[in-house]
Amino acid sequence: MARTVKVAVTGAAGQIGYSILPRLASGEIFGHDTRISLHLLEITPALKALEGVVMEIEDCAFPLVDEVVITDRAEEAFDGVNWALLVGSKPRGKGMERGDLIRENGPIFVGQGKALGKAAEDVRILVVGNPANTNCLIAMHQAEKEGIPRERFAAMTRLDQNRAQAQLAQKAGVEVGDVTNVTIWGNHSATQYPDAENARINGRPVPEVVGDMGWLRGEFIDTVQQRGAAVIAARGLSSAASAANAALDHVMSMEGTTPEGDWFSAAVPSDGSYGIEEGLVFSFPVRIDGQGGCGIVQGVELGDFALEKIAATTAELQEEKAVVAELLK
Ligand code: NAX
Repeated sequence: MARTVKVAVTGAAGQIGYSILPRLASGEIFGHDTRISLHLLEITPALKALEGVVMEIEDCAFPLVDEVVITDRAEEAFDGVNWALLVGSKPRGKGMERGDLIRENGPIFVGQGKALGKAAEDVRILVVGNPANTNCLIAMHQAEKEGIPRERFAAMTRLDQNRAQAQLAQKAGVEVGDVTNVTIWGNHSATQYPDAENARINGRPVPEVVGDMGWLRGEFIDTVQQRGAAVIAARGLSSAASAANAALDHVMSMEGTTPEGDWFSAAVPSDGSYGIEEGLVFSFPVRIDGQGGCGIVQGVELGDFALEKIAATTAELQEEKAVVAELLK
């Protein structure tokens, strides 16, 4: 066996955890010649449920699983991990405003950011727990003080990208794989801007193929922005299998090399590209060069419509940042 990858998953007893763990353990993500060590973090009251999940992983008899560590201590969970999938956070309660959720969850990511900095070194982090961009900003800030470069951090907008890709494929009557260059700009929230105008179908611009700008600037954007709520309304529970799938897509994209001419979406710390405040965790089109580098794609054309949408999502992220200013000191 060539290597062992250590992956931490927080909130591992939750519904995304339940969907993500068997796929991580099966070998489909890191390859069938790579052993995997799972480090699972939960809050103390959920450890019992997590034990049940671990029993199920054992009962899958995955040949590649090296060890499964379960703990309620972040430093133990992050010890020497190569990937940290920060899924766990408190759900939005009834009547809770977005600001309340940010204040509730922010401190979790202070602790986990510090623990990552102390316990891990060669690690990549994906923040899934909401509000993902701002939680990522907090964890990144803390981990950076302990020596983990900010470039190692991202918040997940891959589910939004996948949703957009599926909508465009359905509209155009093509395969999902024919749709490329889909960008989600900004926040993983209802202000995100799913950009179909720079997307392509079999290499041709989407507006040319779809031929319906009204739909692209209206229903398409609304559908992608509101898809999470639509799933909750139908299922009575939030997206879990698709969220787990998107997190794994993100990991595979980060571990691989982006196909020539394409990109994918991830919320990464801004380097000032497209005029976005440096350090803000903002979803951009990104590419991986295969040497471990992750770069924001430059030169994507943005007209007035796009710039207006991007300004709105930027303003929301700046407001979120202001709410957690204390945690960024
Ligand atoms: P669940 O409520 O099923 O699971 C969350 C788990 O996190 C629970 O088991 C809980 O005990 C645990 N947890 C809470 N605080 C913790 C802490 N301090 N340390 C470790 N674990 C902790 O939620 P689930 O459906 O799995 O969703 C998890 C998060 O993903 C939520 O914040 C949700 O909003 C977010 N999502 C983000 C998406 C994205 O695209 N970025 C999409 C899907 C999902 O809605």
